[in-house]
Amino acid sequence: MAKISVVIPTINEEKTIGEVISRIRKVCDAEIIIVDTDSRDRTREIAQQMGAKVIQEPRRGYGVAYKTGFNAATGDILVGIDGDATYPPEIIAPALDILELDDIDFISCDRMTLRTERNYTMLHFVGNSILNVTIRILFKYRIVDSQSGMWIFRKSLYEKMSHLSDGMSFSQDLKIEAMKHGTLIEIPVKYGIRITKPKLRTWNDGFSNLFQIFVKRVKK
Ligand SMILES: Nc1nc2c(ncn2[C@@H]2O[C@H](COP(=O)(O)OP(=O)(O)OP(=O)(O)O)[C@@H](O)[C@H]2O)c(=O)[nH]1
Ligand SMILES: [Mg+2]
Repeated sequence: MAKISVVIPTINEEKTIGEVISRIRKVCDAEIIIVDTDSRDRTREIAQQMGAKVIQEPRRGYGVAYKTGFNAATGDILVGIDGDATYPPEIIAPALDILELDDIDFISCDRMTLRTERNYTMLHFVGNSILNVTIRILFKYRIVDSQSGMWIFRKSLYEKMSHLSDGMSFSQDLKIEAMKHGTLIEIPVKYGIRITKPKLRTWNDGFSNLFQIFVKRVKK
């Protein structure tokens, strides 16, 4: 059995982090690593009490947090998931089977196929679609949800990746690198509704991510 490491970046996710950890535990035996940046609530305390490893990362940035977590992970399979209980941890179990059966390197959880107006706004959908089309034009990679923040993939693939951004565009960079160095498939998941304050700033991060696709194309 392959060893699994789940990395969860967090800032102030005390309302949901416990639920995310316990749902992961129900479906797989994994090393759970929380990478926390200056939470002012009980996020770190709850994670620690529930047996997760807690790393404090003072440098702000979604990509920074993931790089710190994945570098500390000891598993052969890496999983990334938000701490806000919007992605379904239950998908980890079938995803691990698909990874083995189909000999895939990277599975990304697609929120678009099963989206509803309640869990994914039209604004986000249009923004995501523009980013997907840009990736398709610049890299010739076809992707349904380039901004998904839940993935299940092999550490051996992660080790081949380079130029991963420190910010929110880490997510699209990870998928572009995965398609460059291995096989990526997307599986549809039912996305939940965030009950707490998002860190994502729709307009700023949307335009920044669009710009970062061009930056990545130049660095390729
Ligand atoms: N450590 C750390 N965690 C972060 C940082 N930015 C965001 N996060 C966490 O990363 C995860 C994703 O951030 P979200 O705010 O949920 O971003 P999102 O999923 O794109 O946006 P929503 O759809 O609104 O949830 C959450 O668990 C955040 O707490 C950061 O700079 N450092
Ligand atoms: Mg989220």
